[in-house]
Amino acid sequence: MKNKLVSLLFLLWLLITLVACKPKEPTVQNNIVIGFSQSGTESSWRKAHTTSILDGLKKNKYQVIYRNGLMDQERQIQDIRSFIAYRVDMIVFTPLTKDGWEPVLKEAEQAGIDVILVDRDINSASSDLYLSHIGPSFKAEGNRAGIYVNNYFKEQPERKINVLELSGLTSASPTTLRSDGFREAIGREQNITVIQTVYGDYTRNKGKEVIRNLIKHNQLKEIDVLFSHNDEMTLGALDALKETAIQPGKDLIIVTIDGQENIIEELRAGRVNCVVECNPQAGYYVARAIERRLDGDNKQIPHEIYMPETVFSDQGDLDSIPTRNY
Ligand code: GYE
Repeated sequence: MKNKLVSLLFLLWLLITLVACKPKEPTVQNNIVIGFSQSGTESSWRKAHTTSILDGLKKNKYQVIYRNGLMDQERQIQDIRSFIAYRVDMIVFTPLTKDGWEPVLKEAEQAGIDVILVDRDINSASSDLYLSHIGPSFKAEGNRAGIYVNNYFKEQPERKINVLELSGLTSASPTTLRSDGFREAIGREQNITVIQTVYGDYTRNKGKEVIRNLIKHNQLKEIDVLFSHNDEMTLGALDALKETAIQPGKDLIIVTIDGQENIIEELRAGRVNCVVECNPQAGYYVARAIERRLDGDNKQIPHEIYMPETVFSDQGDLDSIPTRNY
């Protein structure tokens, strides 16, 4: 009898221990609706960013209402308003530009809907209007681009190096921060300066048009380096250069940001010298932040979540570059 009681107690203890040690199942969050407003479709990078977020949300079994603003801020604001009217559980959006979002963010706040910014950022005065910003460190990207240029010309400290900056959309956060980061890095060398900035709005066509215009006015002659804020504009620039005797990658050093598969081919072909990666795979981070917030774990969601990134260049091993998914 005593033995039976001991074994029974032992079994009970075992059961309790097993239940207590069982890994915590993620909370099943049923019928959660997320409104996702993307800013455009201007690049392969952007398309990969959209896919990554949609996949991340679907993996967590959230219902997603997806809208694309097609590079029109007013349209994006209307999309976000429709999410609020629908009473979604959370809003995820890429702000096309830095300013002008406060009224709609306040409407979301009043409706009790949390907002996560992805990729681009808004002006920091309104940083309490969103839960978290998940994206690349654009300033660090600009820095990396500048460091490549400094290293490339380090043996020629006396030579004056002229940089042409092919910028993205004027009012977007990566444009300002990439510029700042680049200037900060090249500012350490006396002989390297940005002598001209033109705007290609992050699109291939505009990139080609502005470079073609400079070629027409013979303004590329003095340029040693082209620093382009994204791969699509670089591809446009390369197209425009085909009509000249300038050899990209040799007569003109080309540094670009994003890391699309088609630009890695240009790097391997020697027509581009340095590719600073911009990581579009935000889906996991976004889904994780939402999951934590819905679990009531909001203290652990940082206000800024930076994604890891690297650099590929003709100074490195081009065969070991992993296949890009964009
Ligand atoms: O570099 C570019 C896209 O906002 C970081 O936008 C993003 C930029 C990216 O069009 O390709």
